[in-house]
Amino acid sequence: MKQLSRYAALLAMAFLLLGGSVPAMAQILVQCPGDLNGDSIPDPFLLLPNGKPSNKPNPEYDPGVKCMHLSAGDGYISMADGRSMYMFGFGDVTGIPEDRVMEEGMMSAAFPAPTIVLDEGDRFYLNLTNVGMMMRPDLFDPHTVHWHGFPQASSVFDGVPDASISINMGATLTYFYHVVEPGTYMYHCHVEATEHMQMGMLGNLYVRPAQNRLPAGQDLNGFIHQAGYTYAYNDGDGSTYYDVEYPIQIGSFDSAFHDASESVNPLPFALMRDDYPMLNGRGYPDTIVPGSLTPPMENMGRVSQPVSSLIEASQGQKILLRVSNLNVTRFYTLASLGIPMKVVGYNARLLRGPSPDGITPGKDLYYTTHSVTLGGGEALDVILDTADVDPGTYFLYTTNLNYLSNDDDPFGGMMTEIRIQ
Ligand SMILES: [Cu+2]
Repeated sequence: MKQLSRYAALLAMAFLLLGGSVPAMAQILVQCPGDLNGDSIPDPFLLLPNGKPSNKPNPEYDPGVKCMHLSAGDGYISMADGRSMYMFGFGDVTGIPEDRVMEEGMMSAAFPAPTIVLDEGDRFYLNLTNVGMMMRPDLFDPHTVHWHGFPQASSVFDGVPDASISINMGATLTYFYHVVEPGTYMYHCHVEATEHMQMGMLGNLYVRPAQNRLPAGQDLNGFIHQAGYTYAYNDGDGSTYYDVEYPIQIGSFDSAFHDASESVNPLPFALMRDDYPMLNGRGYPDTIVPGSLTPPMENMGRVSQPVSSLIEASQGQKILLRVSNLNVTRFYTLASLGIPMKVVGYNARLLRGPSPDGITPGKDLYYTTHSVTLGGGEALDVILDTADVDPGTYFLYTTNLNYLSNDDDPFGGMMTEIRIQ
């Protein structure tokens, strides 16, 4: 309580004024086996009294355990035409001590939400703290995390409110996932899903296959694995090998809906029409800015767009695009002009038929195309082979040409560059 920030105080005051009950600022207790100081990072070594690591191994440390701490709240992002947009979202508070999570988590919504990257076999503890909406103190919405398409063994951790637990303001829940199926997934909040997803509670999520960790020299049906080689799936033949990977999340905002939310007006669900098409939370030309975008002034310096959409590779390399669509209004088609797209996975599954005898690999169902079309909730794994591609700048863009715009800006939107050196 002594760390109650001015923002938390503001929130509490707003509740008092509205005659609601003040949410008890419950103590935040994260769960992360091997974490000794509550920052959701497992500690390989025991800690000295000053908090620094000693040279004594921590007996509870397990390299197969990974942890993360997300906040759920609100914030702002910059659109490519310079406008600031109010949003709901997840922020990354991993590494923040428990007693500072409320203050650091407020106004830390990011778009897309913090990227989650795991390895097959990991046991993952995801702590979620609902820090409340600073700009909408009248709201007391709970939030959840839902991994879309993930074979979750327990509905309790699936984040669907009807069959799971929703996290109220000031509360924290630890989700547990045993990650046994590699592939490209996506995650979002499932509370009042159309609203919270339109408002921006969407993120990239993918799991790398165990085949990456085979011993060097292993023969994969004629393809020799070497240390550091990476694959999209456990393909058994090296056919999903790639050199560099990029998550690309298709999304779009309806500015009228966001404005109505910010100004506490009725939300135009039936009139939803997105006017800011984006890749990884940015419209062109912001998509090609490397690293984080400068946060809008309203965000008080907190970075809210950390994931660039710029795709870079050297000639001859194979690029894996982990494409997902979490848009709530429409389908989008993405095209790559000049570089063929080989689709090797769909909805977190290798595109391959069943094995006829349990030993012989099934038939490859990979296909080559120049464009892919995804509706909300779909994911595709696409490999761009640059062996026969001249160095230069290529485009990944939507062929829904009216979405090559940032609101009234006649040019921009859902487009990024593929730079081959
Ligand atoms: Cu939510």
